[in-house]
Amino acid sequence: MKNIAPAIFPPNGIGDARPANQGVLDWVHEIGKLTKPENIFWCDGSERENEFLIAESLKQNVLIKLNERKVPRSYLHRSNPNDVARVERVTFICTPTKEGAGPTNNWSEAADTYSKLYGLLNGAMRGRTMFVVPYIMGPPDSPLTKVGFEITDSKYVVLSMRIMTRMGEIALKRLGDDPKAEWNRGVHSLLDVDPDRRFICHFPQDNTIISVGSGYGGNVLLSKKCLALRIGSYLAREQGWMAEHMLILGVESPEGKKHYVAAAFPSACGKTNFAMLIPPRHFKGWKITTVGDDIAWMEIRDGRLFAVNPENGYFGVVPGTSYKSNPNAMRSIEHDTLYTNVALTDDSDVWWEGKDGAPPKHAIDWRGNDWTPDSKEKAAHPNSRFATPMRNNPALDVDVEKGEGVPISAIIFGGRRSDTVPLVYQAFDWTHGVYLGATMASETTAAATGAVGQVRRDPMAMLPFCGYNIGDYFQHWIDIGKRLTNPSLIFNVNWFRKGTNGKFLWPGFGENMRVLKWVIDRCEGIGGALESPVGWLPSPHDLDLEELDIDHKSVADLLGVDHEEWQKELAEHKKFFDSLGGVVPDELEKQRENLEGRLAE
Ligand code: GTP
Ligand code: SPV
Ligand code: MN
Repeated sequence: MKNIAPAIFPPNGIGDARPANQGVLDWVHEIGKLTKPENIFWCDGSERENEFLIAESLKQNVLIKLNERKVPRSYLHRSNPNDVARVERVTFICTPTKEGAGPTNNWSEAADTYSKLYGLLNGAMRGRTMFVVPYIMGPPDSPLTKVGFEITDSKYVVLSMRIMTRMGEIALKRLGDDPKAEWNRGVHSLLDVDPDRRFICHFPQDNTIISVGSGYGGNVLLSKKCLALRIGSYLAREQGWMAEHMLILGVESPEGKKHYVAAAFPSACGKTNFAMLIPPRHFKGWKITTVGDDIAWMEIRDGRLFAVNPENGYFGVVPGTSYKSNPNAMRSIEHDTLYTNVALTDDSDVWWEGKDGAPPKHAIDWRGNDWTPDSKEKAAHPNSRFATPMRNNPALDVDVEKGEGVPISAIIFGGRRSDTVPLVYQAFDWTHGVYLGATMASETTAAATGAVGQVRRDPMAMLPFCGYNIGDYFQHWIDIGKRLTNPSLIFNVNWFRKGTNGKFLWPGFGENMRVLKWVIDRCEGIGGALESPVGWLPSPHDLDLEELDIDHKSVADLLGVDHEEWQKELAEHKKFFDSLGGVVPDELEKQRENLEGRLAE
């Protein structure tokens, strides 16, 4: 078989940033002995190293250079067509007992899994270069910040990690030479990108991740879902903080009063779009800024939750991104961006479904085939992605580097639900809010392989990302609430409710400002609301709908709580809790009974 990642040979001064920490050196030596690479490349994250890796990637067709005038310093990568999304089926939490992983995770016994993976890794890097990527997650001076090392045989991974994390020297400095320091061990090998030999395995007790057989983002950028969420959530519970699948945004009023909001929506359900929202004209003087678009690490300070974004870049969904839907994202990806699985035009520009303007008359689709507007296939894969430095975002929050994080006034849960769930409502209190998160559901999307559009329970948008027993995770949320003297208010939103014509009732995107404004009004104690069985609901006049082209009937439908639909929903909550086999905390069972009682009134 052809070697899909042949070795590269750097000149002196590149690839030799060997760390001082003996623990790291020993581990790299061990993995090297196992995988038998041609050579070892120690990354330092420098500009010179990046240029060298890009040049080699162009030579080996790992990257395609885009039109320098249209998208400066940007590249296209095509992953194997069998490898375009996270694969939850082969994602494992490898604890000593099944109970440690809990009812929602695939479990495989830790010792057995090491043997199986070491078998697959044996000689896997023959003829290849083994890259060692040091990185930190979190602002450089934050107490929450974690050090990780990722070993990989993929140049695409190295180039992406440089965008997505703070990579290189900075991590070596932070780690220092203490052999007992805490750091994450990540091993990734493409192997032969065979779906039958694809496993993403987490060993929370060892702070270790091993991922083989994939070259797609969420499976291989081990900093992101693997460390920042799966291992992160495990460490967070042990250490008393929270690792969540949440965007973080700042909202500043015309008077200069600022709040921060964190929001958990499942994959491809609108986090990046919400985090970069531009308010409609009617909200003159209101400013939205982005702290993060996917992950929040939060800790308690002075009885309040404070959040940092552990990442350094955005790995965002491309299709549907336009100057109309998300101008800040468009400006972010105009330069210095690494695209994956979008279409390539004849003048080496990128194109995707939903981009502004007319489609090109001819393009090369994400698989590398000819494409025209008459083609039945999509030009860009529905889960095609951009990786872009957060510095590119014109709306980047000024406090994104602040080590102590930003105070969170409100937490918002949300899913993709065509029926039942109102546009927005507020939990009665923290524990009720935990219940809203624990019972949330969403229609599945292209971000993970498998059927799309099926409603599934996705607690706190963490179903694929909680690295331990979900019952303990729910309890951790409840316990955090007990430690908060100034708890964030909790809300639920649904941008995706549909009318009888099958169309979205709510315009979404920038217009979501109207919902956010109500959330902020509630935080300020000035927003009106009606008590409903599901929570506090805005009445139509509590929402600022001025200058919005929407009829009364749609607004009523958006805010409606239909009794029959909610009886079904309640039955689904019960079914879900029961399916977890007794791990759900009593306090949440009690919340369900309360809801049942309120619906029966
Ligand atoms: P991940 O990166 O997978 O975690 O996704 P995400 O949660 O950041 O989702 P993103 O913002 O990239 O949006 C995913 C898709 O949802 C895009 O194709 C958008 O077009 C669509 N979307 C986002 N916000 C809205 C909205 O307010 N209304 C509607 N109708 N669609 C939206
Ligand atoms: C998600 O699926 O939630 C993502 C994309 O953010 S990935 O990094 O591939 O998991
Ligand atoms: Mn995500």
